Amino acid sequence: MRGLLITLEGIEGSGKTTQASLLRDALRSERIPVCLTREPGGSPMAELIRDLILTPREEPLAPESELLLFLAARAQHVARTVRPALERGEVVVCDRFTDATVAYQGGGRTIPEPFLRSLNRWATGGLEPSRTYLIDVPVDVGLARAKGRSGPAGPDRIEAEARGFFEAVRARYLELARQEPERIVVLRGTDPEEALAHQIRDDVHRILSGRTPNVQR
Ligand code: Z5A
Repeated sequence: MRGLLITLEGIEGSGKTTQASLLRDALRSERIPVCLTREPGGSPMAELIRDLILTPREEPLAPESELLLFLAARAQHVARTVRPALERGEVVVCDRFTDATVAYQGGGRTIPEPFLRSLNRWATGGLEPSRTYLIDVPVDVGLARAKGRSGPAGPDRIEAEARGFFEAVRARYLELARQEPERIVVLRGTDPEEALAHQIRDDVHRILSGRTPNVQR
């Protein structure tokens, strides 16, 4: 495939969404074709599944159902949005992807990692990001930012989890970065937005100019 898949990861309030749109704007201003997308969601059907997963309802969602819904949304998103954009040669900037499943459903919900990896491979047809920016913030910082931002509806179903859940998610993300240092770049999310944007932009330019190996399979 001709394009480049870049993902942003981190706990809530880490600043992924902010950085994803700053990267999209920077690439656009250089006339580089870019597709900004997100998970769960990123296609009309996957956005419907997002709403099913995140909206708090009376009936609790079993962890197994939650996992399968994330995977259903991902399969649809990859088939309808991500692969077509990569085939058109675009840079796909995706706010969360497969690592979120390992961090949240693995670290947070304690589902075994090999099983999650195998489901991820199946849902994506083996597509992996070329580069992942893990924006790391202490849980207190992320939760305070997310709280400041949630609307009148209050926190979504996952945002309402206890602090220990997010500590486990953060720890699993950092573990993933240790396992795959050539793909996952850890950034200090307490740095100013512009400084983070600069680091990401510079790194993407290095990949685009072929100076950094592209690990997309
Ligand atoms: N989830 C899962 O469990 N399994 C999966 O496989 C997938 C997802 C794909 C929805 O994700 C939920 O789904 C999420 C994980 C789970 N769980 N939760 N909760 P989401 O990405 O849609 O929602 P989110 O995690 O809550 O992210 P967010 O709302 O988009 O937050 P963010 O992207 O990390 O942060 P932000 O919106 O860019 O910034 C938050 C605030 O901080 C905002 O006011 C900014 O102005 C401010 N900010 C941003 N950067 C900075 C810096 N550098 N300094 C100071 N302030 C900053």
